[in-house]
Amino acid sequence: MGGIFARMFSGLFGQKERRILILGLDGAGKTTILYRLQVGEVVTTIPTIGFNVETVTYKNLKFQVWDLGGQTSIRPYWRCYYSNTDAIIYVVDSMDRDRIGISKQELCSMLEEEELKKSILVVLANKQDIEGAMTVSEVANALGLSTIKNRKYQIFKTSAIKGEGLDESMEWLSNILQQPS
Ligand SMILES: Nc1nc2c(ncn2[C@@H]2O[C@H](COP(=O)(O)OP(=O)(O)OP(=O)(O)O)[C@@H](O)[C@H]2O)c(=O)[nH]1
Ligand SMILES: [Mg+2]
Repeated sequence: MGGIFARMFSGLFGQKERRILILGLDGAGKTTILYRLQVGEVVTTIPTIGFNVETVTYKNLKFQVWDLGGQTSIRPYWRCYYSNTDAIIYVVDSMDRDRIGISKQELCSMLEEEELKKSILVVLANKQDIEGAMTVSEVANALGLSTIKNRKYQIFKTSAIKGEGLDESMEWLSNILQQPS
């Protein structure tokens, strides 16, 4: 009996769509990553005014992925999307040394939000294909990731253009999301 219920439950559970937000400063590569995940190709992007939302299937999990515009004037609207977010994918342009401090501030204020208290955090140090980009540990230090408390998080190095690192990050996220909380 128990086994039947467990299977029914896991069947239902397996089909639940997880809600993911992709956030980060403008130009970090969020939209490129969204479509890399969805169609496995590099698409030509324009700066996002508003959002893109797509369903992405990874292994047996379905994700509803929201990619929000990162320009300064649009960032205040991020919070409108926070409720019921299972995970945040925070994208950093590893070439953008000048604005890594701003990126850290945005990340910190986002993590203070009550609605995101239980959200898992995936940080992507993107644009690793460019020579001279900050390494993954430089990005982690600049963002102060080691000070994060009470949250499951992980940083990955990625190149959305080359399609590197995204699989590892989705693999990690899928495993965490399937663990009992
Ligand atoms: N070299 C390199 N370029 C990238 C990478 N990912 C994205 N880009 C480029 O960076 C630029 C900005 O990418 P977008 O995906 O539009 O950035 P965004 O984060 O969605 O920006 P907003 O919509 O303005 O918030 C585009 O020219 C992309 O082709 C990467 O991994 N490597
Ligand atoms: Mg965009």
